[in-house]
Amino acid sequence: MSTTISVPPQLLLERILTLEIVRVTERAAVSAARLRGHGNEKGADQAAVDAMRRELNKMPIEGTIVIGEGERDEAPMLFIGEKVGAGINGGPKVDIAVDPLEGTTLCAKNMPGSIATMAMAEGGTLLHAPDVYMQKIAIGPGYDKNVIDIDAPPEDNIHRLAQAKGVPTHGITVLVLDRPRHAELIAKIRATGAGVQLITDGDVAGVIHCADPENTGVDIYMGTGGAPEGVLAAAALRCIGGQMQCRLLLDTHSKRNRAESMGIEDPNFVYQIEDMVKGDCLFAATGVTDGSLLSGVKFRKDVIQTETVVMRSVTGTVRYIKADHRQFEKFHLD
Ligand code: VTB
Ligand code: MG
Ligand code: MG
Repeated sequence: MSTTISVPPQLLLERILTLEIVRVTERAAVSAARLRGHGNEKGADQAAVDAMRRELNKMPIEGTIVIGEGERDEAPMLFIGEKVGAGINGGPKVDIAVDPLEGTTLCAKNMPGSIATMAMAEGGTLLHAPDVYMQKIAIGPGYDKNVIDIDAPPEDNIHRLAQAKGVPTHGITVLVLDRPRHAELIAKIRATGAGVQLITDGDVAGVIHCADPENTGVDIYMGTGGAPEGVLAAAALRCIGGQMQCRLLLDTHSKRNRAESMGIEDPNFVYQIEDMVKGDCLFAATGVTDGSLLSGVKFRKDVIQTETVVMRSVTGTVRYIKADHRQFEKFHLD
């Protein structure tokens, strides 16, 4: 089944940027990986942020960070609204979502699954999501539209998915972030007979797992994680196919006001992939620590090795790029 989608020509990104963004996540991953297992979340995150920003500023684009490290006053770099790129004389105008180190705790503890990740899309086409929680449900490609419903009880979603997949409920595995807030959700899932796979962090990769159930063993993602991570995951699914429904958790006045100032009119809106990523997009992620999606950075005697997945929505092409970097100086520019 083809997962490619038609996009008006004015919303197409330049193809060449696909490989350019690989350099960005590679650099961030290598910088963070030097601090793997050091118990220093902030330090590893900062190293990834610095490296990612340096590389973004070399790209021939006029970029705006729409999902970033936070507001300008709390995040000196890659803050929301920051302009990046070297496209002084009119490079393409693009929206950029970044999570330079997704899974800072995983990196600090050298546990599986931390990645450096970003998405890029035509200017004005990525959802400007505030940094709040987001309720999410996602499945991979090949299912009808009515299989998942974010407003239905979890039991109903699992029964419908099992039926659509043609398996009993115990043939369904649900990926959930291991958080006290999910206790009830987990109990309800288990009561159906479905299995729960828990992750401590990293729901961008978690959602991506749903797109390849045969290899990952994960059929569906459910629960509440970060909204920035939701938009990044939506960009990946836009490229590889699948469905996702999300709702921002705007449970205080200040969060609702903040969302409104970012252009969000209906605080209860249910976002589908196309609402979060409206045009052509690119997505890349490089492994920092080893994980089931990507290998982590390897520091060898003569080479630094990285593994990156890069995707482009308009063609649905997914590339896994294993790189041997021989010029170490390029990673020492701080
Ligand atoms: C998730 C997960 C991230 O934040 O989005 C989670 O994917 C949500 O926040 O890796 P809480 O940790 O507060 O539950 C991360 O764990 C960290 O960005
Ligand atoms: Mg981060
Ligand atoms: Mg994160």
